[in-house]
Amino acid sequence: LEQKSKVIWFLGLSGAGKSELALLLEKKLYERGFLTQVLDGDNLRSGLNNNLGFSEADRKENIRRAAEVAKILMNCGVIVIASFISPTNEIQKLVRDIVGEDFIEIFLDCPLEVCEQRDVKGLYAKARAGLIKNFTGIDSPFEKPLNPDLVLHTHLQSKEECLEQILDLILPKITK
Ligand code: GGZ
Repeated sequence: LEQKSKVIWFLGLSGAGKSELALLLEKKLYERGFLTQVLDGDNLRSGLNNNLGFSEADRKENIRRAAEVAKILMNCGVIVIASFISPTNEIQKLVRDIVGEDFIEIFLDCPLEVCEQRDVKGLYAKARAGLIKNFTGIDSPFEKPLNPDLVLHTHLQSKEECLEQILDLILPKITK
């Protein structure tokens, strides 16, 4: 394989644009012949992690397993694109410690107000109404990562701009 495997980890609030950018990135890398795998809350929580909810302990276990799977895939030569809220500095450190040096952390920094306004799935409205408990940003914390490799402001920058910055950062790191 003419690629160096890495784990590219998107984090940020629900609605910040993690999944969308992860899929756009995967498409770009696929077009260039890279072997990739996307891991996200949707595909892990419906299978491997289907016994986990959104308590602090469950989120930590969700992310621990995700990071371990990411590492296994990376060791098989795959470029892993992960997108999880990863809400606390403790959880963020856990990921970094599990994955090790080949880790690239991309923080999608988008204000809660904007995410809440987007409310693509109507989850913020439900959380405000008390129908969903422990919703990140509403009644469950989100701590900004301390030392991300890249910060993108998805409310100010277009998808194309974000993608360009991501590719500028990662292409040199994944090309042999
Ligand atoms: C946050 C929740 C919750 C609660 C359901 N809090 O925008 P989405 O819908 O599609 O993505 C969110 C996803 C978050 O799962 P993660 O595995 O990324 O979270 S964590 O890293 O904290 O383990 C959201 C949906 O699940 N969702 N309930 N209470 N997001």
